[in-house]
Amino acid sequence: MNRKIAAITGISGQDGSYLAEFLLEKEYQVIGIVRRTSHKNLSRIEHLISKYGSGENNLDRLILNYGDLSDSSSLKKIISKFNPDEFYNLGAQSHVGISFDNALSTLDFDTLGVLRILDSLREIKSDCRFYQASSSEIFGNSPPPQNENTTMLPRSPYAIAKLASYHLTRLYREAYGMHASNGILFNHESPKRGLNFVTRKITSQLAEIAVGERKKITLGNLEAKRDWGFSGEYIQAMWKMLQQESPDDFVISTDETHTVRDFLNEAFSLLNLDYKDYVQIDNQFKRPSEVPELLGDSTKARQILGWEPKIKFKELTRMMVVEDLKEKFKDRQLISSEEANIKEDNFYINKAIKLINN
Ligand code: NAP
Ligand code: G4F
Repeated sequence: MNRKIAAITGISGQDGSYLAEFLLEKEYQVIGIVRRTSHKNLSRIEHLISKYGSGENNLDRLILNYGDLSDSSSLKKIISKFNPDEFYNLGAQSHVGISFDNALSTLDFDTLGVLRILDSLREIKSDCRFYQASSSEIFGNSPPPQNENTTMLPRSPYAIAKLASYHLTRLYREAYGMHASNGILFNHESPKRGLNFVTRKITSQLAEIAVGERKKITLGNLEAKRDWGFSGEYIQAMWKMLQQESPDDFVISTDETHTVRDFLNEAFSLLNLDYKDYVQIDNQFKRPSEVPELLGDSTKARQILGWEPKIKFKELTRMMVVEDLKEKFKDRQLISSEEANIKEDNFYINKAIKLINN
């Protein structure tokens, strides 16, 4: 069987782990590019390593290789060795707030890293299809709704890095005829979201409140509006972009927007709590310049890719609250191993409400 080969940077991250699972289920061979860290950073893909291996055996369908976006030679070696059919560049310093403090490395990974990959592909395998993880952050101050034709007014080092790499991707497509596409994805979350992004910070700390480990959540700007979708659905759009005959750029979003305050209200209300009793504000979590409102218009993706999100704000919030409660109850041995298999959300929500009222 002639399997397609896909390389993924950022496989250990939220989106990379969902995309790897999706491609492995489609019979791809997946080459995961991971950077060297002193602690194991593969918790999001342990289940895939157990099922598909990590490259130690010849028949493994998942092969992990050390590589770094700051190291051209590592990227070149991987491309020459595996000759991928598709390359998904999801690796990045992806935290907007932290990009103000780590601007140089953010530009190195998020802009130069993209150039390093594009150049290596051009030299070694120019017919490889390339996906660049671009971001709605590039719209910055532009009024909503935002689509592919909206003016880009970036407001952070991260957004500037992503805007430069968006243009590099377009340039390599136009100048060298490469199949290179930008997915301009609006915020997307999941139970695998990093703990320092606002949605997961809220749901993980709400679970700590439920078991009595925490009294307050400390946040920054509650008025910012975001268009929040589910990562597990957004990665399907990435794959669809690389299956098109021609490369292009697509906005991917739910086309709904909500404030951080709305997210708090939705999450706390599930446990019959008033978020105002638990939230405090600290300027350290406010940014030097903020993006006030992101609201996508994904008409193009819906029409051309036939992609449409099913999971919207309420369902996403509930999913994240329930998964964090489940994990917390397991860690604290508050549920038995049989109970940890219970699928109904209400079991965990009701248990949390009981704990809070005791
Ligand atoms: P994430 O969870 O933060 O994952 C980022 C991944 O990049 C991790 O695997 C990380 O490795 C890897 N990485 C960081 N620096 C690297 C380097 N120098 N060399 C190699 N790998 C490196 O991010 P995500 O939410 O999955 O997002 C995936 C991509 O989409 C990112 O490019 C992000 O900027 C972009 N994006 C995300 C969203 C969103 O709402 N999630 C929206 C638009 C665009 P470690 O595990 O070792 O840290
Ligand atoms: O969850 P956030 O950190 O996500 P942000 O900044 O929108 O960026 C995410 O989405 C982008 C797509 O538009 C991606 F490109 C990027 O990689 C990342 O995935 O913050 C969301 C909002 C912001 O307005 C922030 O100021 O929440 C506000 N916020 C309020 N308190 C907070 C906090 N954000 C964080 N991270 N932590 C807080 O305590």
